[in-house]
Amino acid sequence: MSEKNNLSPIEKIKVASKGLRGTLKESLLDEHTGAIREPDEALVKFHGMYQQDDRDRREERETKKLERLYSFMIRLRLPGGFLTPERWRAVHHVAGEHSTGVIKITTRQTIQLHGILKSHVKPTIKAFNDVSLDSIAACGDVNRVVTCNALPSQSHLHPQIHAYADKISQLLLPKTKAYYEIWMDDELIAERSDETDPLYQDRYLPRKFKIGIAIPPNNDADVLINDIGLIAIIENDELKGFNIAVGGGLSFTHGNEATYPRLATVIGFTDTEEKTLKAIYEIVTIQRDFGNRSDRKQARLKYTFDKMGVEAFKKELDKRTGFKLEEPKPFTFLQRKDEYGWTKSDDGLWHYTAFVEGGRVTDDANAATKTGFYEIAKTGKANFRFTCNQNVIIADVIEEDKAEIDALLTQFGIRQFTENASAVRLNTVACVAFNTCGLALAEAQRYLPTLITKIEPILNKYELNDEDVIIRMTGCPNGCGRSTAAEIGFIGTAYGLYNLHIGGDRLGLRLNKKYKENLDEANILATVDELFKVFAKERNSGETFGDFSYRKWIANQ
Ligand code: SRM
Ligand code: SF4
Repeated sequence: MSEKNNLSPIEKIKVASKGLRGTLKESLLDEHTGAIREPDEALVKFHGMYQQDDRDRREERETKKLERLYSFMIRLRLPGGFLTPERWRAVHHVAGEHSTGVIKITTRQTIQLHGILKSHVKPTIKAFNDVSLDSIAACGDVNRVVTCNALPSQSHLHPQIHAYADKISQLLLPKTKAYYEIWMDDELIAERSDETDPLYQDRYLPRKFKIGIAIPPNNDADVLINDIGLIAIIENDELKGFNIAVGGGLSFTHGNEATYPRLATVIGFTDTEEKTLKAIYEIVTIQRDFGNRSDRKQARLKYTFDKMGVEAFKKELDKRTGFKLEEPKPFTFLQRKDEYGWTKSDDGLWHYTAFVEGGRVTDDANAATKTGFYEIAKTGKANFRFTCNQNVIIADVIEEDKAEIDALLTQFGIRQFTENASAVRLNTVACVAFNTCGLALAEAQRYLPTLITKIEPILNKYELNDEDVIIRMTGCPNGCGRSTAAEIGFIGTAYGLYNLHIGGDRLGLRLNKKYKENLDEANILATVDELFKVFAKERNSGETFGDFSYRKWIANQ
């Protein structure tokens, strides 16, 4: 049967949804259950929310014959990951009133709140709206949060380039007003003629869509993992335009060879804002028109791109844009990690990158990070920027205020936690996984810190404690913590078991490969010990673990 006649169930839900409305209003009113209707579960994602349940409590609830403990996760739309202090304060209060209280910084520079009960969803969205924050299109088969290198001191062109995140987000926002109608009780827009959506039409995209921007020589945005990656080309201190890379995406399914992680391919260069935005828009329309709508495991742009081939894809793009992309320009990445501590940008402003393990802003034995950030926000003297490594930058502080902010960072233990953490810990990323992610096979953010505590002595033993090895863990192969783009990736296969991937490079230009399967903790530690022992003994001078392990164990696999 052709793809056209064999649409996946979600395709039908989208088309029948009346502009993403479905029966969400009715679902919200149903007090007999903490859940929403099944088709609405798919639609609510386009509004930036996921229905979840507490997986730690499934068994207990089942024994008591109770329905699962349903709640919602809300993800904000924050292009480029930026909040004013007023908005951070609002998020702090909303988190306390309506969610678990933990403010989760994601790998795409935004904020998620978890554990929001159905009756709290509308108040949460309204409270966000009061400070002009929304969650529109933060999830679903549309363009998601656009990411960008976070640290302003990386380049004096940062503001100019960072502004593209917002421009792209606006360009690709769905036109439906359903969000305001459902969550803010705006009047029903009976005549939805102003909702005509030439980009998404009524079928939206075949799958989620992600765009990221990098400002070389830094690649903390991990730009090539996106459906579209923009690499800023700077010559003589001026932004000349962007290299455009297409077809990144990290997810695969264990045992399904037709699925694979892929880094985006650089296909060309655009020199003006108009051309860059046009090229992005038309790449999205190509994916809309050519993407697989019957098999969601084959629906991301990476598969469309590989199926069409580079030349056919570029030809189709030229046809749609009316211009030819120029040849890509050379670029160099030198770093992907976050630059912790204080840095100063050319405009004289100071920025403190604080380590937030697993992106979880909370108060714990390590530091009173949540209270500290709130006290900083109360001063109104710093903005909040989020990195794709799940960290927070206390940003844009003027010289006169630096000492006050620094004192607060110290008072709440944030500086000490950041500055005393080992190199390996500072380079970790872990996805959410249990207890909220419905797709998790194994733990990630709740377990990686403990595992790192056991890996640190091994590194010390081989005098590798200063090595910036990038270790990432995900609870399944979907890759939310970008584990396949790490030097060492742990990918959950079952509870307590992980595949070990090695050989990825430090800069995000080469993915890793599977080295060992289904390791429990004892086997992880034994294997890591052996790997580091050989690395310490045989590495070339200055060689990173990723490059060494690729050369030694992966290249000839
Ligand atoms: Fe992700 C699904 C969490 C970044 C690939 N991701 C999920 C869901 C919503 C589970 C679900 O569908 O029910 C997870 C919610 C867990 C929870 O309880 O909060 C989830 N993904 C996350 C976050 C929060 C991980 C984190 O700890 O930071 C990240 C939120 C990003 C954001 O702010 O938008 C997150 N997800 C990613 C990334 C990394 C990135 O984009 O930089 C990837 C790999 C890159 C890519 O897209 O290929 C990623 N998430 C996925 C996939 C696989 C998509 C695919 O192509 O098959 C899924 C599953 C799906 O879509 O079916 C998924
Ligand atoms: Fe969940 Fe898997 Fe994503 Fe981790 S990688 S958050 S387990 S979907």
